[in-house]
Amino acid sequence: MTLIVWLALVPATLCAQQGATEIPLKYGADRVGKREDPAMIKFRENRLGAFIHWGLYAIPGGEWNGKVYPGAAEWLKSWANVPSDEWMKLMDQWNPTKFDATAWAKMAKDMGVRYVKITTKHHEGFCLWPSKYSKYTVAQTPYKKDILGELVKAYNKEGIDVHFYFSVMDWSHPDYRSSIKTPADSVAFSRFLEFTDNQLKELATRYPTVKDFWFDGTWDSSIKKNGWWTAHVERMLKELVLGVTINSRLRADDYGKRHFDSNGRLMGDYESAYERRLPDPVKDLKVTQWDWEACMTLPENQWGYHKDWSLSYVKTPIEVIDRIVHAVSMGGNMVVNFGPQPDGDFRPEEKEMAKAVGQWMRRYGQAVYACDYAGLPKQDWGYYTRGKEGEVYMVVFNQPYSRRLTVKTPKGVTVKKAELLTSGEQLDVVETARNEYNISVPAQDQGEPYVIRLQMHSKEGGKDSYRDALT
Ligand code: H79
Repeated sequence: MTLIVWLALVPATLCAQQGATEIPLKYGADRVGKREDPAMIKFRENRLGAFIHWGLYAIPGGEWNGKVYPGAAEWLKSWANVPSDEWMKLMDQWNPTKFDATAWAKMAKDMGVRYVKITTKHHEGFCLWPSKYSKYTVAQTPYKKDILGELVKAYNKEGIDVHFYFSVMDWSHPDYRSSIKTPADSVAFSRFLEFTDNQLKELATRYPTVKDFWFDGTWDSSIKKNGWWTAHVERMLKELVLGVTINSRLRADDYGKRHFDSNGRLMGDYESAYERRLPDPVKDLKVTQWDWEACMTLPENQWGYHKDWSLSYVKTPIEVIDRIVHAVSMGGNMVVNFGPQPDGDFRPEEKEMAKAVGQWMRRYGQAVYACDYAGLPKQDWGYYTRGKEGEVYMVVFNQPYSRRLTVKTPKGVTVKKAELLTSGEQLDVVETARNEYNISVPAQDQGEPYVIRLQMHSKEGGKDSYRDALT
């Protein structure tokens, strides 16, 4: 029986310009198309991750000298124009007595995340590990302990991959330059790049189980003009850590073009531009040609701990789940952010969200982990995902008054069976037109977004029927 093999035939080739229009590049993409080695497959199949933004900014929590700034808390130093030496005095207050790496790891496990991205160093320059190249580290605080080391150990013990967030832009370093205007700037910036190399080598060797480096703070012209360095960093880390993955945001090519090189090819291993947004489900489905990861905040734009969450809308757990499934339905990963409190505990809203997402993932995670774009035209009830065996899941977020869910299939593909993922309850499937089906909603209200597993049959199989499905 030709089951749905047609779905496996995804044409993953990236059609970069060829021939005469090809621009010779020394620091462009190292590869065309997706990486297919075990480490990359693991990255992709993980699908759900958590972000941890933790640094000195958690202490003021968005307030400086009695004024509350509504902007992102981790940017407070910039909003309030605080000089670095004054900002770094916050280190004297870094004493997260409630910090418990084991409890953090258990919370992540319960939420169902398969990886955690930790801010080793955000723009402020404070290091969560005892870097020997900086005086602004956890080792120079009352708490003293290597936070990063404890987290790596605790997450790994739970089987959770650890990814390192690293901001290249460093507000604390005297040699950092946002632009290079003079020969002296150039000399200083070279020293800065060497310092950054040292910190990255230190991270890669101190914590060899790290699976990914996620670079941020790479948009300044000083970095764009040194595309060679971004290519060098990627190669250096790949030599140091077997299989390590690197986000596209690190890279700039010979002409300062970022993410995608001058020939339109993705640099790094996955596109990381989807910050607080997702690609368009119809227009941007070209994203299925490369790996990508989106990240999201619960409030509108707070990554680090901000004491007042009433200043913007805060997403509900269902909205978080919606974004997770939406990302997977378009072939991407989703990372949900946490901004721990200065005492080392999580705020109640984040704990509740983690618990709710975890409960849902335990029931329906089969439609998320290791799943991918299904190649079917999107319907109003929610999102399709496709499992590794080619099985199709319908994740229903909008329950219709008609009590019917429409499924449209490509030419030659029929729906054989529909069943509830949790109970196995069979749902009526009625053919309403050629390549169009109505599926009855479950007899009982599920009370939450739920999953239907479809069994489909392809008469001819092959690429053409799949291509017809593209929207
Ligand atoms: O770590 C979180 C944020 O702090 C960081 N990335 C996430 C994961 C981030 N914040 N903003 N950005 C990334 C985008 C930067 C926007 C900028 Fe600008 C626009 C940088 C330069 C122009 C706004 C204006 C900020 C500085 C000037």
